[in-house]
Amino acid sequence: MLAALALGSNLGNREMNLREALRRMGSLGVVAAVSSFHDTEPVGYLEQPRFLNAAVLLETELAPLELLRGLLGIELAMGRDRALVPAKGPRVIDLDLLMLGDVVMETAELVLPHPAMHERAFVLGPLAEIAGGMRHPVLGMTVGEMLEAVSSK
Ligand code: PH2
Ligand code: MG
Ligand code: MG
Repeated sequence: MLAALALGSNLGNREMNLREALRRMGSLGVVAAVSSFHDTEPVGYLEQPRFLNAAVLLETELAPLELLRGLLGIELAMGRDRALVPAKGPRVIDLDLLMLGDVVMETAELVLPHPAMHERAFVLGPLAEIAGGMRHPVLGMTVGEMLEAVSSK
């Protein structure tokens, strides 16, 4: 199945961190497309450095929770310790699972599609470069349409 993922980094060498995460994702599937890297203003918790954000399409055979755990494993291996920093604070690497094919699920561990993806320009901007026609299985909107909706607010 085709997974859409968001990458973010705002600590250390941000570009190297994104590249390292992309390399490691090769163990979870085939990286089918990578967006350009977007330098973005922090959203939400503002007292932190600017982010470098990107999006990836990953063709994977993994089940949703296996993929999620694989992504969390990469975050940990790259030095992100969730116990040390506030949930929305600065991070070496943040890997968010946005969509996995048409899977819709809501468990304590994982909600698909990602519940905030349609509100975040820093997610939709990169994703629109590589998957503008990909459709949100709940909202029925394409990534391009969702980006248009947040950009015109
Ligand atoms: N991630 C957050 C909170 N705020 N802002 C930007 N620009 N980019 C992010 O990746 C980001 C954020 C929580 O994951
Ligand atoms: Mg995130
Ligand atoms: Mg995250």
